[in-house]
Formats: sequence, C-alpha cells, structure tokens
Amino acid sequence: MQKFEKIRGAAFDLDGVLADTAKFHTQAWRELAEKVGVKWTDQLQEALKGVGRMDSLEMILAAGNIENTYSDEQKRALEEAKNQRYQNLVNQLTPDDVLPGMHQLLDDLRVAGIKMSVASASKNAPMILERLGLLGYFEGIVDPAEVQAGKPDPAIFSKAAELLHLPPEVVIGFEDAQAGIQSIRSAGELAVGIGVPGDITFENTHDVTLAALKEKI
Ligand code: B16
Ligand code: MG
Repeated sequence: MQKFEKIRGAAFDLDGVLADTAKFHTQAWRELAEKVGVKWTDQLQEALKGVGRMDSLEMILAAGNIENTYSDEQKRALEEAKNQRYQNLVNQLTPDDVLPGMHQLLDDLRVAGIKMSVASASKNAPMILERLGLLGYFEGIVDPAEVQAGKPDPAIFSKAAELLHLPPEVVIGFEDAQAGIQSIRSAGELAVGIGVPGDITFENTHDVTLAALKEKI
C-alpha cells in the first residue's frame, strides 16, 4: 500500500460520508415503495445506498416484481415525486448536520495541502453542500448527469480525480456504500470505507481523522 505522503487528493461521497442525508433518501423511497405496494426491507434499504435515482426506482420496482407495470413516462413521474419529497426533507439541513468529525477532517486535509472534490451520485449535491456550508472546501463537484454510468462503475470517482487534475493513484476516496467502494477501486484510487469494508476501514465518520489516515495508509 502507498504511503500517506504520496496522497495529493481526496474524493468524498456525500450521503453517509459528509452528511446524514441517507435517512431522508430512505424516508422518501420508503413512502414511494408503500405507494406502489412494494414491501420495504432492510436489504432493499442497504442495496439502494449510493445508487442513482432512476436505478434506485428500478430496484424498488424489481423488488416487488412490478418492473414492467409502469411506462417510462410514469417512471419519470415517480422519480420526480420522490425527488420533490426528498428536497422538502433536506430543506431542514443546516451546518450542524455535517457528520461527526468531518468538518475537522476537511480542515486538516486542506491545511495538509490535499485537494478535495465531491464524488456523489446525487444531483442534489451542490444544493446540499451549500446548506451544510461546505461548498468552499471543494475544487470540483462531479455532475452525475455528465458521467456515463453510476456507482459501482468507476466513472464518478475517475471524474473526481480529473477535476483535481490528479492521477488516480494519488487520490483517496471516502465511501459508506459497497457500490461506492467498488467505484473507487476500479478507478484505481485507494478506498476508505466508513461502516463498510474498504482498503482501509473505519466504523464511523468520527474515527476518520488525519492522524488515523496517516497511521493506516
Ligand atoms: P439524488 P451518494 C446517492 O448519494 C445516495 O446515496 C442515493 O441514495 C441516491 O439515490 C443518489 O445519491 C441519487 O441522489 O436523487 O439526490 O440525485 O451516496 O453517492 O452521495
Ligand atoms: Mg453514500
């Protein structure tokens, strides 16, 4: 494994890493699942983490064996309804909703000269980062609408390194979802798993400190 001194960039997932917005995605999807008559399970909830909006809808419909019940237009209306609900829920976010330890980590990485970008599947990422007061830390935010495929495909994390003008081998990626860890690894970056196994792993965001990264990498 490479030494921390070689690291020059960091790419952050948003939901579940910088902010606890996953609970709002879950609530909005759960309400939609109930509306279309699909049973909500813990497995489904976990599988949706880090997965883009339309892919998430397809997974929910498939879980209820009703993937062929809706036309493309109806599916677009469903994802739009979910997003409206999600946006209403995240309206209440404030800088206090940054996950424990992450503000400090961003400060410390900035002082250490590490360039940072956001590698989220969420089209709402810029709005959420602004609400959290975090926009100023990042040199780039990947626009998921511009990449060919969502996580676990490498595209989002590859783009996150590109935005920093860095080769992937000097970039570390932070993720809380299995699909995201796969995306980081296939992009050729070092995967930091938070609550999910990575190249190095932490139980929660609170434990992810600059000192711990230096020790583990
Ligand atoms: P939106 P991440 C992902 O964000 C979420 O984990 C996932 O639940 C959501 O469906 C996806 O973003 C798309 O979000 O509907 O806001 O475009 O974990 O990659 O930061
Ligand atoms: Mg996430």
